[in-house]
Amino acid sequence: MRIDRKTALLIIDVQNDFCEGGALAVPDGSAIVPVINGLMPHFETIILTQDWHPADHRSFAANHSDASTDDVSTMPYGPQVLWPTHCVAGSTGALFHEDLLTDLAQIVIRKGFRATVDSYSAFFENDRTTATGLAGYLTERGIRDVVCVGLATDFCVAYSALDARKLGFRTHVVEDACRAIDIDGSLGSTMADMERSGIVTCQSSDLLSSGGRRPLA
Ligand code: VGL
Ligand code: ZN
Repeated sequence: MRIDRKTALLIIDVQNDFCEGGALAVPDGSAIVPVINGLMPHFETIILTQDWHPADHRSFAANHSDASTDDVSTMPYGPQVLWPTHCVAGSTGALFHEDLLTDLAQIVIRKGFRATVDSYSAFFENDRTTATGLAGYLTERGIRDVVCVGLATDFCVAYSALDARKLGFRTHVVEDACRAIDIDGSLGSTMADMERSGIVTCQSSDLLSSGGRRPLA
């Protein structure tokens, strides 16, 4: 694909808690930071998402009696994986990785801030109806293509990409700019879902070699 003015870079949850040493560390998570930094200057529209939970969030195993991490709980909106306490609003773990070039982004979408509803997707919370406002932002800016990168491939990246596609954006996932959690085959099943829905996977080198925008700086 060719990056143009109607192409947005959507950077999902590149936060300390999802990197090595963090509370919900994704294997090799920080390896994507230089790859994403290399992509950012080629895009005019850049969105960062930040997982941002209150300490009493219902997706935390610690907030359920008799539950442990990776158990699945039944929420009013359906099944919900229970996670270690992570990305608590205002904590160091919730900060972006310190090497990420965050200054190049125009907007930060925080998600998962309601105690009773998780939000994997950058577009809709896990009840699948509460909107974050990102669709309106992209539409008002005339965006047609969304390029997704970040953590984790099989949760927040996949949910965001699938929603982008459903909303009618041409949607791309840059594989070497993502890393997965992969619990119970989640990576294989979400990659299959993405392929079925028409999402295109690619490598960062494919984007940079096809004549994208010149770096701004
Ligand atoms: C994520 C689990 C819980 C993610 C966020 O960013 O993929 N996964 N919260
Ligand atoms: Zn979370």
